[in-house]
Amino acid sequence: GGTDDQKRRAAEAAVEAVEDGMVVGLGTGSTTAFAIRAIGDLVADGVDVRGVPTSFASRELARECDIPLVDLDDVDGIDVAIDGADQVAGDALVKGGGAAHAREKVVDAFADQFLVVADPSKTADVLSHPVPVEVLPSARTTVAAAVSDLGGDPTLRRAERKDGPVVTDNGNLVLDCDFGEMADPEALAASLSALPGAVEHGIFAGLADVVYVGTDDGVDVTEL
Ligand code: DER
Repeated sequence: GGTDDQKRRAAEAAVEAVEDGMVVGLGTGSTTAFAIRAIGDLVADGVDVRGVPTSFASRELARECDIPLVDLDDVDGIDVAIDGADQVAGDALVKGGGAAHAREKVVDAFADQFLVVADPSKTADVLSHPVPVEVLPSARTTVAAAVSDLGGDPTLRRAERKDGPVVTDNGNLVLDCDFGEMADPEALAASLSALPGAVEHGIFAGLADVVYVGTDDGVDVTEL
């Protein structure tokens, strides 16, 4: 992955879009963590911001940063969502490295502006990163079989410091599905969404509005 400086530059550039009175979707992951801290600095300076977290982790960090938190049913809309990605190819992303993509997609898609923050290691011409698919625990074998039929290679995501699989904030499991290069991510996204027992997948096609890539000497901003 990229350096902390690259991640911080991307995140702080995206936070420049946050204005007084805004409701901000708070993504998940190490790059977005820099954005959450920068938003915490705005709050400390008296800027009126309310955050909608996308995971237990982002809620925890936002609370440490004293960002006032609201739920989706407390707000009429989300002005800006800031979130990371595992891979970016044009206006299509693979997300879900942190197994938070179900709630991330709800917030990111609902926001008026969805700003992606990344480092150069995330960019590609064609999506090829394995696609995380959150599955109902009882459906993991049926979804795995259906993913194989779609040409993917599914792997149940194992936890590192817990026996057994990763369990998401929603109590589900994650299959990392390797499809190799994805020539038509939108078509694959539709196929995955149709699978019974597949709660959410990590292809975010056509949702992002701006991509900020932090480099060693600045930020590359792409308006989509
Ligand atoms: O889980 C996610 O979707 C995260 O945003 C992930 O894709 C990016 O995490 P990183 O910023 O730590 O690489």
